[in-house]
Amino acid sequence: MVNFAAISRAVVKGDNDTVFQLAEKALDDGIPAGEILNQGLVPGIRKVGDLFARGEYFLPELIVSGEAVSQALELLEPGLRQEHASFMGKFVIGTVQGDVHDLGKNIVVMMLKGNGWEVTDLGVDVTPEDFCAAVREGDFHILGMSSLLTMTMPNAARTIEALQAAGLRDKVRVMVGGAPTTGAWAAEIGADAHAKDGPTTAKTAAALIGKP
Ligand code: B12
Repeated sequence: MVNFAAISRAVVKGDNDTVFQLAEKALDDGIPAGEILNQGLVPGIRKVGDLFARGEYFLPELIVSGEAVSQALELLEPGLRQEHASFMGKFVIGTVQGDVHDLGKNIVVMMLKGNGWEVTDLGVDVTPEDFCAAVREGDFHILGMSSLLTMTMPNAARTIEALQAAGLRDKVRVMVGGAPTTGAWAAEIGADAHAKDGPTTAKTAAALIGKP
């Protein structure tokens, strides 16, 4: 019997070994990787964020819990990618300038790959210029930008402005996401779509290129 709450608790405690062992056991018990992610890891890391917001946790706790999730994600990756879908398109993604959060982006990358997308991951702290260069040089259908800080959200808007200024905006569809972002904000900055999680990103991306 898998105890998702125990996985969440171990994430909150930043207990890497226990997170890894419980996730491994759950996989061995035949629990789908997506369930371990959504019912164990994600509630845990969100709780860490709440404790941080309340001043009960500080940066070191965020770092340790983030690493615990990151390690477990590597374990879950093959499971998240195992549905072999037919080729959908090419997606380039990165976390915006000034922002180093990448757990959510990495989940999105796994989900996209699992749904037939060829994904180029530019990493974190990606400048508008670097996003533009990638779009100029590649033949991507969609550009995705992740932003976890309200302070860095304007850098997604700046990237769209830079794409426009460089005459590249029509070359690519733009999707944005990250915990503080919303569909209304996406529309406001001129993105084509917003998605709240990995599965929704895959579904919305397919719809954006007319392959619903
Ligand atoms: C872990 C963490 C960290 C880790 C990140 C580790 C890593 N490798 O990512 C570290 C320790 C580095 C960190 C640092 C900081 N953090 Co931090 N962090 C978090 C925390 C606890 C979890 C984030 C996370 O991984 N969530 C889980 C994932 C699964 O969710 P997600 O990221 O939202 O992703 C999903 C969706 O949003 C969507 N999605 C994500 N990206 C994309 C992209 C596209 C294109 C699409 C379509 C969808 C999509 O799909 C994802 C999968 O479901 C959050 C709290 C929270 N509730 O978010 C704070 C939080 C984001 N951090 C915060 C802060 C303040 C900081 C620091 C400034 C702290 C400091 N004083 O230094 C620094 C900033 C560093 C920087 N320059 O970026 C604040 C932000 C407040 C704000 N609104 O601006 C938060 C909200 C904590 C809080 N409650 O105050 N952090």
